[in-house]
Amino acid sequence: MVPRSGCVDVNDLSLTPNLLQADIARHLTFTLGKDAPNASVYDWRMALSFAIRDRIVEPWFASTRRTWAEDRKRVYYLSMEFLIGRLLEDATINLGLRDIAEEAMAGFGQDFRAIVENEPDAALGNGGLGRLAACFMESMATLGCPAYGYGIRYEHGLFRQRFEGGQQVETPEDWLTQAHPWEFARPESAYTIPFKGHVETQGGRDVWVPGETVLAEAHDTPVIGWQGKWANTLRLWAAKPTTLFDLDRFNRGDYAAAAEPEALARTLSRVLYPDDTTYQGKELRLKQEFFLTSAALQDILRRYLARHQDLKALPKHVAIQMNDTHPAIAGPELIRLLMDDHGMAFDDALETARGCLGYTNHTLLPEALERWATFTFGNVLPRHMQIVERIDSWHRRTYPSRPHYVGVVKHHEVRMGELAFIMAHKVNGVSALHSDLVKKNLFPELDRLHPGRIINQTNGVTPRRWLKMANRPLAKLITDTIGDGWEDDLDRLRGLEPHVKGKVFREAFGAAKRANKAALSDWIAAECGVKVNPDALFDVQIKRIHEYKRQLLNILETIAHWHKIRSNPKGDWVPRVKIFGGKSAPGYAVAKEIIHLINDVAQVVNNDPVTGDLLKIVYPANYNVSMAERLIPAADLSEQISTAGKEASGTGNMKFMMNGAPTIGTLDGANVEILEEVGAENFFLFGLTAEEVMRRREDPDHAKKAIEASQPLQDVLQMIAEGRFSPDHTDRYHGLVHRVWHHDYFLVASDFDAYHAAQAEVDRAYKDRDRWISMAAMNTARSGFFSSDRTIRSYMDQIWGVTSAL
Ligand code: NBG
Repeated sequence: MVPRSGCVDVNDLSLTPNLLQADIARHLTFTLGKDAPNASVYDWRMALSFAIRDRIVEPWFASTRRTWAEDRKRVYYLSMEFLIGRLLEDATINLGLRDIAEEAMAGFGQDFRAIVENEPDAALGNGGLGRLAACFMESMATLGCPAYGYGIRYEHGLFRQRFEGGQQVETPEDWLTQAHPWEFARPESAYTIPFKGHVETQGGRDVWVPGETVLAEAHDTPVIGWQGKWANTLRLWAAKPTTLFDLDRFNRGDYAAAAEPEALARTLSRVLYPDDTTYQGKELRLKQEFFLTSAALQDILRRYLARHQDLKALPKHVAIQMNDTHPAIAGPELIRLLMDDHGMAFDDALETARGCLGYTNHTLLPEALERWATFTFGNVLPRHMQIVERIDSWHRRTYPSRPHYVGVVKHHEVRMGELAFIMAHKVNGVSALHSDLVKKNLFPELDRLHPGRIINQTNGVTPRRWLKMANRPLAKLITDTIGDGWEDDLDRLRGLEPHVKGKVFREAFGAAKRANKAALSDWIAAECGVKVNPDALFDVQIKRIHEYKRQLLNILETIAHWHKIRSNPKGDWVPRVKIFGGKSAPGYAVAKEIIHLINDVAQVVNNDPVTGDLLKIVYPANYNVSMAERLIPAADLSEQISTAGKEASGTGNMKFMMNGAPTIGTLDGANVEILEEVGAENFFLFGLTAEEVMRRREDPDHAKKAIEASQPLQDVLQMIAEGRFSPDHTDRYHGLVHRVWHHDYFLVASDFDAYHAAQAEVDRAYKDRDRWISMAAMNTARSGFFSSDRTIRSYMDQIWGVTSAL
């Protein structure tokens, strides 16, 4: 039972709560130095986390040993964001210890849920891009794909959100003020990261003489796959000063100056940039990107050279994925390391780097595509500026294009999208529609010069976290109905389809959803002080607040709905709870105004005795991964209403579908594929298509015309303009209303009527309980395609050229 290493074999089914208890007690006593009567929930959580972590270490070592022994190709996933959320429950699920852990804790008189919820939500990311990276890590481990995730160990993750008078207020996040039980510090794995300075020619070679250096120190978190068969590493870099301390200054009594090197270096890994939709030309951001990338590449080369000599064979053993353009400096940095440190010729270095690198594009928003002023770029990375220019002129010579040259350096800017494209052997979008638009609109010329380089890899999400863990009632029903094995073979959910016709299954499906809704209602009452009816339709829009995601369309339609109920309060209305969640970037004034409006409308509607229980609006503050895990399983309706052509994929949409919530949505991002999989009869489609959107914008009066044609929308705008929702400040939303009339770039007005009609259709469908539950269940049954296992298999095959070690 207890093998020589002292660890318990996770595959040993005789592992009992008692054995786990012994480990927990041991950690409580010897690791935490606490005795049980004085232990807090925190202490118990730490003790349990260590006991669970012990069981990950063995498979983790075994995976690493196998990879070395079989000299396997490894995947390196470079990402500025990993939105991993809580790890404890997820680890117990993947180790098959979830129920045993609960029982063990109960034996100590401790509530497992309370312990799980004591864990801070590691928010090292903004939204979809970071959460995708976390799902990918879990799927790579599940599939036995040898991989490392490389990121930054931000001291402060995404800010916490509070509402004051309905307005967003940001406070710093501090997940690392508590000990982080999942990571192992690796001070021996540290690399010097150079910045600034100048380039000299020494003996015919270019030599970079940096002006500053910092140290990147590794912190490893094991990522365990489903059933504990394989584990990979998430390696996060913390910045440290290369010289700890200026002793001279200290001795002279200048203590603040003495600590300066430390303070300066630590700034690099201090905070996550809280905006994923606009690029800001901040030097610190460029330094963070280079810090991550250089540390990762140095680590990759060290590992490679421990076993191999021929650096030209690097692409046979190493695949490096750039998650968006943030690590796009990887191209020039790898060339630099190969040339300057290892003496390779430029052409060979370029070919070698390209053979390793892949680039995933996650957005078409022009304002999000990184460009650096050549002045800033050349100042921070003088050697890379030279290399970028060399890449650019090589590309111009080798792939002549007329009349306009599409290049990296243009108008005194370094364009990171073009750089990533040119330096990658494969470029991918994240949904079928998005990949198509990447070809047609974003990189048409590069696509013509490099046919076949752009491919599609539709996103996915891990069903272990998003179904098995987050939705226990539904997961149990699935297992009771089709047996287990669906967790890592999600297409098996199709096996539910025949059962959907049966009353027994439908009743059980409805009961599982009802249980989640009842639990959420209790939580909403405690969190928001609003009593909601668990039998109402739970309509949920949770995501970053952004104009293109159109939370504004949602709240305008909510007002129209409220207005309609008021005109006939005795009508046969379907009670609704409108749930919003999401943060705005701190500097994004228009998004913050939308938040304010939602909260203001909620105040009025929730206190309206006429509409009462028929309509409630809740907006719990500080939406994060853990909140998503609570909301999604309880949702009836998934709001995916972005302006067509703007949402690259969406991944929340997939989680809702998996959890049995039909979508109301536009033909945007992965909605298109969701619709294809689930069928039009199980999806509430509305709105302009991406092409229609572009055509519509050509009419400068599009908004005015749409508003004039829609009485409900006119009424809504009128009410807002009159201060109906801001009685303390009647002109608060004049600017907002004006923008809808005159600057409606995201076509809220043009899509309003279609959305309003689709919502009425939702109500009709919901009234027919059988029809509704069938729709919901069909969404779950047909969600198999959206497992991130499918996505990762496809990356392995089409981009990375790696095979499973399992
Ligand atoms: C986001 C897109 C989403 C997409 C995720 C993951 C960025 C830059 N992009 O639509 O907006 O689902 O990436 O691919 O965060």
